[in-house]
Amino acid sequence: MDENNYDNNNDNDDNNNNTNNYQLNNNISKNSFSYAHLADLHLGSWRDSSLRKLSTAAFDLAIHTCISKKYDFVLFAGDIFNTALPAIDIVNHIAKKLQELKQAKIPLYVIPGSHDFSPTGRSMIDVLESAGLLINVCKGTVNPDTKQLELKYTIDPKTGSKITGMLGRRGMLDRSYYENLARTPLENETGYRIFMFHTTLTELKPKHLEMLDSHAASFLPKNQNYYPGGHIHHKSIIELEGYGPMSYTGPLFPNNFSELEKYSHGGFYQITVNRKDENQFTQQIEWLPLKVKEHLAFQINCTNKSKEQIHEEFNHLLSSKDSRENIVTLRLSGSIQNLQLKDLEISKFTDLANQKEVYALLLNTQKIQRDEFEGISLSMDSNPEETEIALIKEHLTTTDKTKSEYEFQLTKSLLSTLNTTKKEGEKSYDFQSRIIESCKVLFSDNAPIKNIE
Ligand SMILES: [Mn+2]
Repeated sequence: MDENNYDNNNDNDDNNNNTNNYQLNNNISKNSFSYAHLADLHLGSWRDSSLRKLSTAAFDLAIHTCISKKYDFVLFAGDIFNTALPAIDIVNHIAKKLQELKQAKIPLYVIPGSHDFSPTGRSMIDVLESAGLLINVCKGTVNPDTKQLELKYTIDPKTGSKITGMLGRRGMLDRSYYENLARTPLENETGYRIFMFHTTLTELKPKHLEMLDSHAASFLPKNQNYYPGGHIHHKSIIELEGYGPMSYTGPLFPNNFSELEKYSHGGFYQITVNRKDENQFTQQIEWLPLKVKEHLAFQINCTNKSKEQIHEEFNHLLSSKDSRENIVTLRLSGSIQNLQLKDLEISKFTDLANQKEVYALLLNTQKIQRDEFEGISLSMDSNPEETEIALIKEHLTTTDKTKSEYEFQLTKSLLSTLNTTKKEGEKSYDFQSRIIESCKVLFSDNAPIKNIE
C-alpha cells in the first residue's frame, strides 16, 4: 500500500503566495506549520438522540475549525468511532466531513483506538483509508529474526513531519506490542517526529482513575517531538526528560453523564511548530475548548425531603440560572428512606426542564441510597469501563498472578466482543458467525498483532 503519500496531486498552487515558508523543489518542508491533535471522538456514542446530535456537532465544529485555521494536517489519536461497527448513517456523515477536510488539502493521520478495533481486526478505519479519507499511521512489520515490531514513519508531504504510532487495545492488550517494539530506529530518526499512542500512561493518569492499569511512559520510544495521546478521557500534558510533550486531549465531546458533569465540553490541542534547523524546533501547544452547548450541573441531596420538596428545589435551581437551551445534568444523592425511585416521579423533572426550554436533561440517581438495597461497593464517580474492570477483578477465580492476568484480559475481551448487536441488514447467520469468529480469535494463541502487517 502506498502509505506515505496522502495526496499525490500535491500541486504547488498554495505554495505560490507564501514562498518564504516553503523550500520548493524536492524535500519541500515548511519552516513553520501547525496541526491539530484530536482523540476519543467516540462518534455514534450516546443512546439519547439529542446528546448524540451534539457529539456529531462537536465533530463538525472541530473539522470546521481545522479548515478555517488552515492546519497543515490533523491527527486523531484513536477511538474515532464508539464501536468497531458503527451505524451506517454515522459513517456516512463522517465520510462527508472528512471529504471536506481532504478538499481543503489537510491530510488526516490516525491510529485505531480500543473502541475502533474489533477482535477480528475489522475496523471502519480501513474503509475510510481505502476511500482515501485518512491514513492509518500504525504501520510496520514484525522482523522475522528479532521478532521485534518495526514501525514505519509516514511522512507528511507538506511539512516533512514523520508520523507513527501504536494502535490501542482494550484492557491493556497492547502491552505486548510495546514490549516488542523496536525503539532504537525511531529514537535515532531525525526531523520533526510524532509518536501517537492510545493507552494509559502512569505519569499522565488522573487521580480519579488511579485504579486503572497503566504503562510507564518509558514504554514509548524517546526523542519524539510530540506524543499525541488518546484513551484517557481527561485532558493532561507532561514533559519528561528525553521525551517531547505527551498529552491526552480528553474526549472531543463528553461521553457519559460523569464526563458531562465534570468537563461540560471537550476540546483539542493545537500545535504550532517553528523549525530552526533540520533537528531543532520550537513549539507551542494550546488546548482549544470546543463548545456546542452551554451546560449547567445541579445536585440535590434528597435526605429528609419529600418528593414535592425535591421537585421544588429543582425548579428553583433551574430558575436561578438562564437554563434555556442548556444541557442540564442533575445528580440526586442522599437517602430516600422507604421511598422507591419511581416514587420520585421522574417525569416531573422532565416537565420542569421542558417548561424552561432546557435542551436536554440528564438525571443521575446512582448516589441515591435506599434502605432496602445495598448497592455494589464501587466509586460511583467511575465510568462504565472502570466499573467493569473493578467487577471483573473482584470476581477473578484465581490468585496466581499470571493466570489471573490472563483471566482478566480474556474476560474483558469477551465482554467487549459480546457487547454487540445485529447490524442493519445483517443476516442472523452472519451475525452468529461474526460473534463466533470474534470469540475464537480471543482463545487462539496469536490473538494480538492482527492489524499490523
Ligand atoms: Mn476513548
